[in-house]
Amino acid sequence: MRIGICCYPTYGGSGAVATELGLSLANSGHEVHFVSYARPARLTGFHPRVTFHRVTVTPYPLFKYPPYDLALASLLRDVSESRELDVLHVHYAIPHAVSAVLARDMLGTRRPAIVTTLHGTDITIVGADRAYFRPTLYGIERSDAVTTVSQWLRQETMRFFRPTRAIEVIPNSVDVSRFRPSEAQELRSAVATAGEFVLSHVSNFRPVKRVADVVRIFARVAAQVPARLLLAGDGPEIAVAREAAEACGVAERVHFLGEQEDVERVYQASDVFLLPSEHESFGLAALEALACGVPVVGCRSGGLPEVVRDGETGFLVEDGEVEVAAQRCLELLRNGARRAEFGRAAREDAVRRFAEREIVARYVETYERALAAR
Ligand code: GMT
Repeated sequence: MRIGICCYPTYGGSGAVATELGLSLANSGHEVHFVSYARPARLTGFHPRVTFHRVTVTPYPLFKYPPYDLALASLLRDVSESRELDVLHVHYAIPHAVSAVLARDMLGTRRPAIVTTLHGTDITIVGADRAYFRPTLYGIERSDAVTTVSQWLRQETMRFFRPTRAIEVIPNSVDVSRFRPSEAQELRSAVATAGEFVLSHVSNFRPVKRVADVVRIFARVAAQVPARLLLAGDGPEIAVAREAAEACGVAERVHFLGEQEDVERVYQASDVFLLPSEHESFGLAALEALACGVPVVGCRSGGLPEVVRDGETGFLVEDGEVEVAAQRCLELLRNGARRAEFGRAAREDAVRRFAEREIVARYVETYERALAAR
């Protein structure tokens, strides 16, 4: 197939999911065209059968808000036509689904099937906003197939948007050959001495991630056992994390790593991964940690319970339960055998339920069904 993939070019989240999927599809012989305003962060190096198409938005003094959505629709139309795309798979509803529908409407008789994958905040935060609710619903209704990354997100979409169409759940996947346990410990030995535990958190530092809680949990842990906290990623709440580290008196034990290209090294250097978000539709970072054999302590809300098995591959706590989360971390840190058992179970479960091969095959089936239905 010839497949267009439209996504945000982010380091993690939907951008990472879309890029890994596109690369897998190309590896199995499909022709893949990425469309975004910048080269997706995980699209590095040369890949046969992969092309990146950059959206450029022409500025004009009249435009206080240059219309990215139209520039994107125009490029999606052109790429669909010139590359004879069979499928346009858009990740994150706003504005991608609407731009794809517009692109299809601007084409002649040869039109690609549009597959939209909803990732989370496109439904729960952005889509729920009055300004974007109707366009989000329109994009969902007009796509040829719609998928969500968790059962929870499907239920939320059904409950809030009440679409008339079916929505399929295809969970996110992980490249288990890249995200795997490793004995190489350069990062750990660079930040921690022997006998110090390492906790970590990887995110885009948005308010929904509750990064201050990450630091508070760590501070309670560090008050009991020698420990370090690795924070990888960047975003608007980075200052909040720094302030929390100062306020909790652990600033010199918290390491701000910024965005990491080889993010697997952060997980591999960790004893426990923290994700106490307000909610996660899925929690890709948690899955990547599990695949590296690292237990996760996170929130019970959203789709995270579909990823982390409470009491087997990690622990889930209620919203804001900082003290309970710290106790759960300490349970794992103080009992090496238990931690190792959780780590083994985490790796096994990630490989069994979320390995890329099976999940990518499910997307291909969805593409085929969407094409046949059209
Ligand atoms: O977390 C974000 O704000 C970004 C967002 C995205 O689109 O990149 O993440 C969402 O999609 C990820 C990939 O499917 C999920 O793993 C995250 O759980 C989800 N974030 C939230 O629901 C907050």
